[in-house]
Amino acid sequence: MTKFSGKKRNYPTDAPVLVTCGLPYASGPMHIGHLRTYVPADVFVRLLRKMRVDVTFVCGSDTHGTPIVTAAEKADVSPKELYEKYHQHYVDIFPKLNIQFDNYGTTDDVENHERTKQIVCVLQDEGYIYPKDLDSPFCDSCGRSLPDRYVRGECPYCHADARGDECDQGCGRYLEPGELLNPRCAICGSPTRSVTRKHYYFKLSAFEDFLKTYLTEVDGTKNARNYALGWVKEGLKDWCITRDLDWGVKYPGDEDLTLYVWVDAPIHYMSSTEQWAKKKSDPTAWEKFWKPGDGRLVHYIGQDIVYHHCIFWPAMLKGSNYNLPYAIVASGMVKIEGHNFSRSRGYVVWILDDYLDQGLHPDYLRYYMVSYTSQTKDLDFSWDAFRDKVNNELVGTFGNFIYRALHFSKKNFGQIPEGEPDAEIRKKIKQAIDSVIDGVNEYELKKVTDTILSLATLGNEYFQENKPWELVRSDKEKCAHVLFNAVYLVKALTILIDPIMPGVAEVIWKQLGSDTDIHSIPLSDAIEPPIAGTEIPKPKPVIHKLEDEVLAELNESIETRIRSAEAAEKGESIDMPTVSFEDFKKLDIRAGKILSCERVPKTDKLLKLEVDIGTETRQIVTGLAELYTPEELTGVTALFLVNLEPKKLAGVQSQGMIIAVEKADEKGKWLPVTIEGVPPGSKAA
Ligand code: B3M
Ligand code: ZN
Repeated sequence: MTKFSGKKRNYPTDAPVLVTCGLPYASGPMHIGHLRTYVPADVFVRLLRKMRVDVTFVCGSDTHGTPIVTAAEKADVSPKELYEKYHQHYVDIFPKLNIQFDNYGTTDDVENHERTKQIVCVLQDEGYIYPKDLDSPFCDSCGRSLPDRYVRGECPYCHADARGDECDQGCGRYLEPGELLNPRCAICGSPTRSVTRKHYYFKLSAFEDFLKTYLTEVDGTKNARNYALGWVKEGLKDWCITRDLDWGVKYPGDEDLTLYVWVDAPIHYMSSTEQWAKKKSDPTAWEKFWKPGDGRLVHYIGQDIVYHHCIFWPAMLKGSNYNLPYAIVASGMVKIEGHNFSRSRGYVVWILDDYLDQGLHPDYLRYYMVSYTSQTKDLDFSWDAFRDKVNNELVGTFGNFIYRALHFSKKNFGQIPEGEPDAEIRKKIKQAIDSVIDGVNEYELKKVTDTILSLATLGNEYFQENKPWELVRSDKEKCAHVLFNAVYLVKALTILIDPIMPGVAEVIWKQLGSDTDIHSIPLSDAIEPPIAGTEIPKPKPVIHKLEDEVLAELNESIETRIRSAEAAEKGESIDMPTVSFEDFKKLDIRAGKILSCERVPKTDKLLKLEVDIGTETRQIVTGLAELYTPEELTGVTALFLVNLEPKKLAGVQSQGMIIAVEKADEKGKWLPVTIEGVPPGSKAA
């Protein structure tokens, strides 16, 4: 196993590298499961840049397939409306996490439609695609055919309950249409009948020998290679690449059929690179990665999509004469407080609502995601473990050393003191740089954070042992020397941590008196001692403890979510007493038409409405200003409770309340209950 011994150097400076991340389905908001791939990939890219490798980083939103169509149906919008909304969410949120793609497109972009057609046409021309009749499930009560996530049944391999294209709760295998045992409609639960129609197949079986060799050689993590090799050795079935679905990329030559989402999704890695090349006015620049040559493709993915990336994708690329992935890095999954990740059961942490909107620093989460465990192991998220990482490692060890070194230097010298680099410290920094590079080559970023933490620990020890607070009185020159070396370590630590915590690194870099851009400083500069005499500004602690009250709130919000999910599953809501019909009748709920609407001055949340409730016009104040503009609500007819006790909100009288529902899948998203076409004053009962 010398190949992965850590001495290997995969990334020379003269071979261009393209890094990609599995594309998020643009069907819901970002959660912590996503970050298991995006954060390590972004850190890896930043590290390569620091190693002066020519690297490009692309991704995009996955907008096709049944995951999008079923979510759009649920939300009662078109697939395009749905994906545009969530695509924007992803575009907005990545930079907030310091995740910076060179291009982020969508699989519905014209470049992707075109490139997909080009690849499928080559595969047709090369004889790798053939038509064949397929028996696939149809639901009579819903009146439609049931591709992929529209059907559930029993996995023919491990007998777990599975969805149409994947054994999602059992062995994780990809499943061909028609393979499920005892299929039933995922929407209405009815048993299905099978219908026969022509589909198109990709001759995956023709790539068995190729894949056996390829998969023993491909770089990346062992889990990706080993799972995939196991499946190839079991024998590969040809792959049905079309679906009975309106939404998606049409099959070239038979527009009644749509390509399976897993055909055009990975192709977006290529078309996203084309978009990047176009943007920088060098339209053929994408070819250095994708046409055979010395470009290196590195795919960061979740372990659940190894089959698609290690089997389908290399076979498609091989069959259409493109470059093959150089490395596939598959991360373990994310659990929440020991439970399998599950949106519906409440075991989820939303990045916006639960993290960023709570004012938590993105770099802390980046550090946590990378340092918690090995890339291929499952990561069990809990707020307590998060607090321990932040308070003990980041504040107690790393931040503490940085602050002490800079604070002491500033206080006693006002600048970086005069000194000579200590040979032992220099050696430790050199070893740290090498170990960071090993971490990159082994796709094991925990090695990087462990290295940084050890170097910071060394710094604290050096400080304790040399007692500069005593030296400052007894031997000022020696004190200067010790502090010079402490600052030497601070400088090295800042360069090393920059790829993981870019925001924090920027702040420390300034505290070191530097006006250069830390992100453009190469890793090798960490060995260069600081410049004595550089004036330093007054340092401030850069990392802050997570206080117990904040932690209690974070824990509380997860617990509440889990409890309401359990209650919803049982069909009840929490702690709600029953009301008698007599009591219910006391509520005067009516249709009201919003005649005008304006913001309540000096508030963020409040809107003042003038509402026609049939008999009169009422002034009603609502807390919806963060969700709706006055224009959006004006003219709308909705339900109002009109005999609620009048109340003053921000000094404005409110004579009633608009009735709104909170969307179960989107905390904080309130929709007024609108009833268009009903005359004002109509009573609800
Ligand atoms: N959109 C998301 C997933 O299954 C899927 C990834 C596509 S990567 C080409 O994780
Ligand atoms: Zn299975």
